[in-house]
Amino acid sequence: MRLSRYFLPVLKETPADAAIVSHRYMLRAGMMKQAQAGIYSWLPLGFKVLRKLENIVHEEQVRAGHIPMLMPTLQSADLWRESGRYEDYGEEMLRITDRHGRDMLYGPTNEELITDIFRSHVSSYKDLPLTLYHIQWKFRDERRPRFGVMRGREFLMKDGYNFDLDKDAALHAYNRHLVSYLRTYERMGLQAIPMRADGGPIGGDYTHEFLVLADTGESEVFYDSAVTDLTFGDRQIDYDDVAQCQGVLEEFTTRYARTDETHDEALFNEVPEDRRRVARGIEVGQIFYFGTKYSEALGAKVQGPDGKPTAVHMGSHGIGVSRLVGAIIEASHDDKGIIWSEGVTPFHCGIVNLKQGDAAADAACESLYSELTNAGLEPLYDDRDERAGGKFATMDLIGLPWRITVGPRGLKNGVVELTSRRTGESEEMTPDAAVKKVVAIYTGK
Ligand code: 5CA
Repeated sequence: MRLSRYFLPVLKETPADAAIVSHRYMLRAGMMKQAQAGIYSWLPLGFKVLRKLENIVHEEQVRAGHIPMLMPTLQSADLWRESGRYEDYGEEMLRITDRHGRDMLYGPTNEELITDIFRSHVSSYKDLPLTLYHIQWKFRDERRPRFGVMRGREFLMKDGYNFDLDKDAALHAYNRHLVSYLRTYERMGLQAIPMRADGGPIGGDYTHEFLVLADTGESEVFYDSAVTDLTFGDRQIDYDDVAQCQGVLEEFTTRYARTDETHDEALFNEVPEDRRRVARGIEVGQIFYFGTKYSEALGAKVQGPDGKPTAVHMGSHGIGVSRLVGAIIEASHDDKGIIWSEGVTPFHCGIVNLKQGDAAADAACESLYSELTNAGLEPLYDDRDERAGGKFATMDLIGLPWRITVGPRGLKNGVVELTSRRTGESEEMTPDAAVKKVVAIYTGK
């Protein structure tokens, strides 16, 4: 993409009403614009990051054997009356009436709708296990939408639902989700720690939230510092292997790590004192096992191996996709702007032309641009007629991990400069070497 043809409305001023760094940078970097309180338009740069996160979520869910689909945002109130949640959900639910006077709602979550699909089409235990998921916009009329995409009213969520014959099978589905979530967050460059939590309006008392530690997080958390040493890495997982998935769950959840709703001071005090931590975290996901709560209420039964109808065991599993954009920025930025990791960056590499209009510099940039593009990467070429300081400031703000700087002086010696956004270190090398290095970073080749 050439910056002169892109839509990147960066702001020079720090927006006054943005209290945390991710909110400020998302507005300043032209990633989004508030439409109403807690509702945002995703501008091209923000939309690219959102799509990248969605892709990672899809890849990891499919790898775990879960099946993608798409349900609507608007749901019928009648289904929610069947489960009893239409009244229970309270003021967070946006209720709407259509022209025929039918009650509808903008879905805050989808347990009812998916259970209705299940009961309509599945009648035998032979069709189990089944896990369906989608990535769809949700609406929760939060009392205090704030911190930009962190606590929105409209937000993008991945929500998945497992249907299993019994509790053991459903717990394996729970474990599969835990494993796939650990992989997902690590691919995004994040450490998200599973912590014992509370079921809230979804229900069930077996649930973990995934928290990214950050001072600006809305949740208070208590944990044994040893949990921060755990990494998933690139271990191979067989998602059908019950013992292996259970082993990962135990490895990652045995040590004390809880949100304030489930915090137990006496248990916490058993952690050696020098490892006890009280901190804040951003909740980027939550997994639930709630047994037959919805299947009983909505009559989602299958014929069991003994021929008798039996209510399926269910769980639901969510990832806050739009919130993650903010969480990643909270976890990775400096005073100049965002620092994306290679896995989620909106463009792979910036190209800064220090002297637009200089024949040698223009030609070198064009050739870098086409070579990176031909290698399957997406460079962002700042080809505007602007001073170098302004171009650097924009690149630093939008946080691409790599930048190639091209100027007439360097070109006289046959070199350009390759700079890492994270370390700030620059290296001079030939344009060919710069392309090779950037391509190798992204493709491993
Ligand atoms: N049905 C279950 C799991 S699919 C469910 O709704 N879980 S949840 O309530 O925990 O939401 C899942 C994730 O969505 C949360 O972990 C959080 O990351 C994200 N989320 C929840 N509310 C908001 C909000 N107001 N703004 C942005 N993200 C949110």
